Amino acid sequence: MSVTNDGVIWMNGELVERENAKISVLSHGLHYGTGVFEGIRCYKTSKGAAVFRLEEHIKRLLDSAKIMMMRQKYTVSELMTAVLETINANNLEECYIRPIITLGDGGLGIATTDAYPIDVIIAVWQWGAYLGDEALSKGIKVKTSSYTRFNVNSIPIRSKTCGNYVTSVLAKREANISGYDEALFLDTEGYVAEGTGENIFIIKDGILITTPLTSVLKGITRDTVLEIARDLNYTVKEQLFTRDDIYVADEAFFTGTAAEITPISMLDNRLLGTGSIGPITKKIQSAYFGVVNGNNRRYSKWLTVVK
Ligand code: PPE
Repeated sequence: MSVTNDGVIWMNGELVERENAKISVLSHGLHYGTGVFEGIRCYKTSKGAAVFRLEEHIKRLLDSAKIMMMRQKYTVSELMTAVLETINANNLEECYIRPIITLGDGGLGIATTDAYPIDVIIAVWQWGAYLGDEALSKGIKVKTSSYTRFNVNSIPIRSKTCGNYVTSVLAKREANISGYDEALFLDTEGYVAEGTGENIFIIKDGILITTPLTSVLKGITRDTVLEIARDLNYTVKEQLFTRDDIYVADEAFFTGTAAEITPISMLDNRLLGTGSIGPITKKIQSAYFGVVNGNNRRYSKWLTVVK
């Protein structure tokens, strides 16, 4: 995915041309991964461009920052307004939104204090299907990673911290080199955790099962799917399961803002179901796109129209 070169970026309260949106090479965040970020999507709806679950994403961003002991520079409503301003300024109908709060240039060394400078940046760009258009219709091949998802005391799980993503990058690279589309992390006890940037659901005998939140990001798409599935009268469970449970599942899919609802057609060379998108995944996926595209009034509460 390449971020387009034109457009403007919101930086510390101002909209600046991308080429002028710069931070110091001695930023703490660059050296130690001490930043927190979000991934949000804005969809084209009949009412115009609308951001999906904006408030929840901004609240999670500030929760991440709190866990990382970063001083709060902007409020939820200021950041929500800033996101809308940035989309408007870039004149986009549909885009991916990347807010990031990062420790700035206040001297290097591990020690930080509340006085440390903080940079708050919001970038937006067009980002199509995360794992390719075919992934959404046919599913992806996944490999269990040789990397283990974090123990809850190794890294703050509830914080979407930049540094957390190093293992995601390595796991993804490892999977791609081996000919797979995505990697699956197991937790320190060997139970299924999540993808490199997605939560996971399996379906067995008509019941949807997803992992508990212990060692995974508290995904907003995961939460959306839980609500949609209950409304469609499916039984949903949050419980631990193993890779074997996936091998023998009828269907499985990943959820994420970027990945949306991506079916898993194969795990570790075991074909799932028919090896394409399963019937329940298809229903959930089309309900999800109905919700984010503003075609389901029941969920209009989750859409913030840009203008
Ligand atoms: N787990 C991880 C590790 C994760 O990074 C994400 C989002 C999720 C689960 C799903 O969370 P949610 O988006 O709230 O449903 N990953 C973001 C970053 C992806 C990237 O490649 O960058 C995203 O989907 O925006």
